[in-house]
Amino acid sequence: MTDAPERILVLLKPDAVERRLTGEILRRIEAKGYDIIALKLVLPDAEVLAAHYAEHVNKPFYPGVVDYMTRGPVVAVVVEGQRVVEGVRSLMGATDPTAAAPGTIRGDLGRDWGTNAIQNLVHGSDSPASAQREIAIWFPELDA
Ligand code: RTP
Ligand code: MG
Repeated sequence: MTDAPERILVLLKPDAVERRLTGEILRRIEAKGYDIIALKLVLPDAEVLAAHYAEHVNKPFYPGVVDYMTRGPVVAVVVEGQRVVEGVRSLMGATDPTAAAPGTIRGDLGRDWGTNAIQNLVHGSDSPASAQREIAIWFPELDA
């Protein structure tokens, strides 16, 4: 592939930090051969989450997402590489960790905890356009 490298915004969610899985998840992304080009620990507030989850703010599960995502710090990461959006989404596995395939981050490390939001350890932008929008929210200091 000769496509220009693209970027994805990855969030290691509060359950990943609480369970001390940030190293394991970053290890998988690095082992695949992608580059970490920015990384920080952030305690998200309601404002940043509403911007990030603009497509979900009116959904019934959104209050549960806010409780989940504000209960502790997240690790925000910008990852770069050829077809990195497709590649990282593939590493992450399906949204529901119980259904996610073994071998994926969510499939190997996640499960259903019976809470109001699906806790699935990791977020990854779902397209290059989403990535650009989300990187501007979490890393306003980075040049696009
Ligand atoms: P993400 O955006 O976090 O990478 O996950 P995704 O694309 O696989 O899932 P999406 O549909 O965009 O949903 C965003 C996040 O909201 C939580 N969620 N809870 N019914 C529920 O309880 C529910 N539905 C979604 C999950 O944490 C999901 O990752
Ligand atoms: Mg999504």
